[in-house]
Amino acid sequence: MSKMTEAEAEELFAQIDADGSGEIRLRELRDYGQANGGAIAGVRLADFVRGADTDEDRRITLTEFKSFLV
Ligand SMILES: [Ca+2]
Ligand SMILES: [Ca+2]
Repeated sequence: MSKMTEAEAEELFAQIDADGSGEIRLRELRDYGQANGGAIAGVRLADFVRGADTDEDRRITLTEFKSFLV
């Protein structure tokens, strides 16, 4: 898995969070992943969702996002 800095993760989060709600929904992840060859930061979309959404509420907060990528 590719690791990134906290600042890079925050920047990526803001890119994926298209409506700026402060959490990433599956739809936003899919839209972003589809525009980027089905992968986010080099992680396959399905693996990303499974790995990053630790409380399984189908939304990825910045905290979950960072603990997965940083
Ligand atoms: Ca959002
Ligand atoms: Ca979650």
